[in-house]
Amino acid sequence: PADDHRSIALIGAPGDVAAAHRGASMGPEALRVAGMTEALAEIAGEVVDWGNLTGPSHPGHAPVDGLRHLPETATWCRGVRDTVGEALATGRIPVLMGGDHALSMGSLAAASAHCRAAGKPLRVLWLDAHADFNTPETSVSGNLHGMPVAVAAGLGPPELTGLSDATPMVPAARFHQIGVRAIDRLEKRTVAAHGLPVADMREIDERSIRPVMEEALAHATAEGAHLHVSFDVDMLDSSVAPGVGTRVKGGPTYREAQLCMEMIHDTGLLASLDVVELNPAFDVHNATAETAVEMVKSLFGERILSRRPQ
Ligand code: HAR
Ligand code: MN
Ligand code: MN
Ligand code: MN
Repeated sequence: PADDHRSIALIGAPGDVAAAHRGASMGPEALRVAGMTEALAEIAGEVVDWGNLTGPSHPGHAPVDGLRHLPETATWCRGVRDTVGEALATGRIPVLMGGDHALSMGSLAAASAHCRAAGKPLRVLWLDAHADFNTPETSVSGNLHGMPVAVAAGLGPPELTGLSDATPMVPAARFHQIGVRAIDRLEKRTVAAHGLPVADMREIDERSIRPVMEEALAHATAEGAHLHVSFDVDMLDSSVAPGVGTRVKGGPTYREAQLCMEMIHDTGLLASLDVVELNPAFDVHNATAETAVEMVKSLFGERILSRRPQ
């Protein structure tokens, strides 16, 4: 596909104001140390590291009206939105290195605006242990990294749903979630009420990764969509990826996750990417960062053998 030769803009967003634990702010540098830039240059061609965005540090406040650090989160997301938007407008594939998952509200706002301007359908693949579909009413923690999908779907405070001119920036039905195994009790009701398409771990166990991914990618392929992939590193089983703030057992193995990435690459539709929730404070010798880079290599076309998929 023509996409193969589009250049990549690496964007570091060292923000952790929306997470429970501090430390995701060290994610961008850990990914660089693990060789993100070199890996992409080797597989995907031209890569330019745009450096790091700046924003508020973690104030350590308690939630206000069910939300923690709302103004600080909105500030980070505006920066992400504008920079990801600039990458898209100049024909590049933005790779956002977080930072916590709330930052994806910024990339989704940018992808949504870009697709509306270009008249292109947008599809989002959300790879995560969590559904991130909480609202201030359902969240137990008040942490905004548990809410970005809901905000994109139009649920949440106007400071965040208003990141985009269009509400919702991405309707719930245009998401596909893979790897989910931890949804809060009230969050489950919202997921059901809004018909969020979720392939949970039980479905992956019973059907296996390949048919589940084929189904998840079928709409995007049929539409020739702009495919945004939001890769929360905690999607991986916690034994494979200990370096995250919210570890959850029972996730995809290394190879299951890598097959997801290989299948996404094969669509030729990957047009923007987030790599988020890596928390080096919990990592062991940067191994989770290295695993994340290996997954990104597969997303951009690294294969075990140079053969066509069967
Ligand atoms: N659902 C929980 C909450 O809202 C945990 C959310 C954790 N989120 C992430 N991103 N790590 O998926 O607090
Ligand atoms: Mn997440
Ligand atoms: Mn998660
Ligand atoms: Mn390729």
